[in-house]
Amino acid sequence: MKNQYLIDLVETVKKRNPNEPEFLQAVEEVLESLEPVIDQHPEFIEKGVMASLVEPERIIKFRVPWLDDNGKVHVNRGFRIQFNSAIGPYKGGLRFHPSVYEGIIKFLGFEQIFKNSLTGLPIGGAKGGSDFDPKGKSDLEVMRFCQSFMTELSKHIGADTDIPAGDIGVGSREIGYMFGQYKRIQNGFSGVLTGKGLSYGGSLVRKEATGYGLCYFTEEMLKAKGNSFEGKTVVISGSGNVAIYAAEKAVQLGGKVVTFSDSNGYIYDKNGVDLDLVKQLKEVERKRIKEYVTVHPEAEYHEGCAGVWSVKCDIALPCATQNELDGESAKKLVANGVIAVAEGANMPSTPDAIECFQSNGVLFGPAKAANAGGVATSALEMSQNSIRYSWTFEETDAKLREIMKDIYIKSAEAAKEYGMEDNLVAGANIAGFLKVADAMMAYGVV
Ligand code: NDP
Ligand code: 2IT
Repeated sequence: MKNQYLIDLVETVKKRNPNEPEFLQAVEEVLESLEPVIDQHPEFIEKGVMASLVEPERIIKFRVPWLDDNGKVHVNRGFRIQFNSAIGPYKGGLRFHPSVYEGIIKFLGFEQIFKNSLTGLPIGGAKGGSDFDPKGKSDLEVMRFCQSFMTELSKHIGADTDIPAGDIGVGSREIGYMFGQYKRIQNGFSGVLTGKGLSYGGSLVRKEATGYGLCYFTEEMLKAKGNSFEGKTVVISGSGNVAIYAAEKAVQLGGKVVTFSDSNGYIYDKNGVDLDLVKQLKEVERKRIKEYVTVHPEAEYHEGCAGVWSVKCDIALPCATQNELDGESAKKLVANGVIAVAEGANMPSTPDAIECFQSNGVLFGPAKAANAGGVATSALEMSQNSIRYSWTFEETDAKLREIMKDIYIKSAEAAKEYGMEDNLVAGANIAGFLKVADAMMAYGVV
């Protein structure tokens, strides 16, 4: 970075948010991408847009006490960071994972601003969650935790204010418990959460949306270079919501998916994964991915999740968590001939990994663009709740596909306009930023 204002701004962010490396990583990447925009638009500095962009509008942090099945009290921490509401009400997921702290929620909330803007729909950026670990807890323990979490969170959200959804550790079970508690506290039935069950206001396709959207985006990226999923070997990390439905769509588009992983290790099935089995193991029985080989002994299980990147493939879709794919892993993928990498998880590739892909001519789809299908379909759920109506699977899927295509076009065009053709990282950051900046300018200093 050469722009002195941006260099100083990064220093300010560092000082104000000590010991939050993930947030700093996300901010540095965005500000670096925006340098050519700022050079042409000094008014974004003069009017305070840049300084406001890196400071959340509001940070909510609270205690979450709950009782386990033995009557013992536990206390976790809850967070909601309402980062930016310039273009619509705050929107973004809730993550329940022991690694959650303020810096993780801040990086996710920051990323969400640009991602949500890219969807073209009127949603601002937010994220929340807790350091609660749902693994190994009974349904009743999860229910008591979710109710306690929502008892406090309900004071800060609303269908026109802030609309949370799922993320790691928060799926349809948790959304159900939280929605029930919100409805009870408010005595009102509103679309305050997305990712709801179909019987109480959920949208068709929301469950599949992030993974399907990821593949629609990847397909656009491949198509622009005269390529496709047809006959390609696909490596996917993770075995949660995003990974499962990315695999389903990759197969529908003609690819062969050969891996899944979790934080303990990965499975490799050279014949192509048995998706029905993975759904049964993960969605119904909540088991570990290594159980796959008890049903398919011809497949392999390896300890250590990073090993998944040593499997030879044409397309890699990281769908687990932040910084899961580092420079060393990127080098292995490149050496094995990968042609495209698209991020289903949020910030799964380290800066070194991204640099490795870009300098080796690998097509690279950054998270903000590639995984925006989840939140886009959440916004479609909000629309359906507002008009008290439900669209069919086909209608909703067609809208999702159109949105992903549009995000690809916007990102590719912005990259080209600012002299960085094919750099979708820069393109997505710029295209996402410009709409938000325009709205912030319209408001004056607020
Ligand atoms: P799930 O909880 O359904 O699945 C998470 C998966 O990632 C699990 O397989 C989990 O393994 C693995 N994982 C989590 N933490 C780690 C870790 N530290 N190291 C290795 N593996 C890990 O979450 P989702 O599928 O919903 O989310 C996956 C990613 O996609 C996240 O980055 C999320 O932010 C992002 N995302 C999700 C969207 C959504 O709509 N759900 C939308 C856009 C992005 P284990 O069981 O061992 O923890
Ligand atoms: O990271 C994300 O975009 C999500 N977890 C989905 C957010 C949402 O509001 O659907």
